[in-house]
Amino acid sequence: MPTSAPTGSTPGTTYVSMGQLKPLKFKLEVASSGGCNTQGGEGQASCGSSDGPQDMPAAIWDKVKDHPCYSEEAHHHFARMHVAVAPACNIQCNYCNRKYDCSNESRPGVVSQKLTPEQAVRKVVAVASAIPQMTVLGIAGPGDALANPAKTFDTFRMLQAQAPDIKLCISTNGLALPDLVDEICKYNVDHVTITINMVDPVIGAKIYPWIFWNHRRVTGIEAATILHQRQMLGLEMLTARGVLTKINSVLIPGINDQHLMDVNREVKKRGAFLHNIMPLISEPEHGTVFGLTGQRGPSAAELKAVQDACMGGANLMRHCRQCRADAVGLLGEDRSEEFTLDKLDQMQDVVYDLNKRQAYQAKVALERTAQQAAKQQALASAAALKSAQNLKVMVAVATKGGGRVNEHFGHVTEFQVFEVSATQAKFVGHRRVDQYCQGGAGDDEPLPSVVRAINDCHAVLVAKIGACPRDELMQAGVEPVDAYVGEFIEKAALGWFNDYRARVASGAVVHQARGDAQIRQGAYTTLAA
Ligand code: CLF
Ligand code: SF4
Repeated sequence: MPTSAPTGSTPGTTYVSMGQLKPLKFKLEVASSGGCNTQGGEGQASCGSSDGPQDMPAAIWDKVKDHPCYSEEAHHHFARMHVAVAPACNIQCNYCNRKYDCSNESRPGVVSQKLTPEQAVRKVVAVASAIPQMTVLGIAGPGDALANPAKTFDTFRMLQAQAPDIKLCISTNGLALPDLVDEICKYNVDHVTITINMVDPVIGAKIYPWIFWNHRRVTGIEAATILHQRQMLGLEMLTARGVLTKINSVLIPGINDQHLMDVNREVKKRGAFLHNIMPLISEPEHGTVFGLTGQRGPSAAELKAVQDACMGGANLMRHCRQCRADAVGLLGEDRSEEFTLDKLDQMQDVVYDLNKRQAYQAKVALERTAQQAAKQQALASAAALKSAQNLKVMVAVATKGGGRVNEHFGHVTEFQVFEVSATQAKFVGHRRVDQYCQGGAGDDEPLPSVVRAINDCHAVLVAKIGACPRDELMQAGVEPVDAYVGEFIEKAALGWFNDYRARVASGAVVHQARGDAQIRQGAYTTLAA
């Protein structure tokens, strides 16, 4: 549970209600914008994480099915890329410093090269030709996409002419959003993310020292109030125009941890399709205000507790990787180094092969159908098993994509974590780690950090694992399992879980609760071969 005092319901709370916002001239289509996001209850509150075509209107499914951020299932198969065409920002967040660059650092705002719109389009076409699973282009900085409207929309305009099948996506702080909704719709941008960390300007003043508004710098509660009003208005306008919206919130322990339930409720009211609650990334070396003042990020259990407390509100996304503003590849990998400007110059005769891309996507559609069928079958087996029915455990999985257990323990730079019970196998997050095998036989040093990262898990499913890490994991209470190599993840997790339940029921194993785990920041993202 979060350890900090509640902050969201203090006296003097100054929510800005819908009525205080400028009257809207249209009818809000909250309920129809996301069929699944109106359904509460535990089983339905993870639309962005695992829902399928049966859970939402066909038009919505069509928009999310190949978007790795809007569908957890899609993120095993499809990639996104960002182009860093938007350097300027119109606000300051206490967790942001855009001067920082490191090729191993994965967090928003970090880039190695800023691009012109022309360079960006060249890069997108080259990436799309080389990586058929790349379906989405996002503009997410390194500043704010909508504080740089000419560069953002020029990029979209030029790209649409060359690669019309690529979905367009924007991430914004929302300050400029209401003025640019027409432009967003003009370029068929179907997905907009707004970072909303508060609906209470008193809390907002602790996160945002200033905004730049009407040609002047505004500070304090006045700044947070303006930002809040613009965010709510922009969200309502997008909902009314049928644009899918995702809300990103940074969980800052002691500042907005208790308050994010209010944020979830308010954005759901206004038609947000998804809510992505992300841990604060805060280290002194990043040079951010929070990094320098020692503001800590949440632990894995604190993050999960806030996400779980929001279940039944707006649908939750739990598979965000807090990408760099120039990230390329599947979520959790970054291939941007393969597509630097120098390397683009050396690429001759790039051909945009739509047929190849469509063939890949058709193959993925078949694979996803098989994955769903395998999951349903495994769930039926789990429900039929009568022993230890109330158990619920977390399982870490080594995967390099495709929704399967297919990575060697020593090559993992990120584990996926699933919560497994007799009724579900649900993705709940990922954990970055330093690669255990640094070449050759393996290195003992990274293992303690791996154990800390998956310390809340009872088992880790891998394609292969050496004798040394196997023994040490066993000693730490995490069971290494290589019996499900190549299987779909949910089927493998439920298969192991059923076996574990049987062992618990027979007395062969005594079930014990696990501890908390550490969310590792800034671990390697590019080492894996
Ligand atoms: Fe990029 Fe964001 Fe679009 Fe995705 S990322 S602009 S919605 S294409 Fe995705 Fe990366 Fe998380 Fe963003 S994992 S940081 S949520
Ligand atoms: Fe940084 Fe984005 Fe905040 Fe601007 S809105 S200060 S780019 S995190």
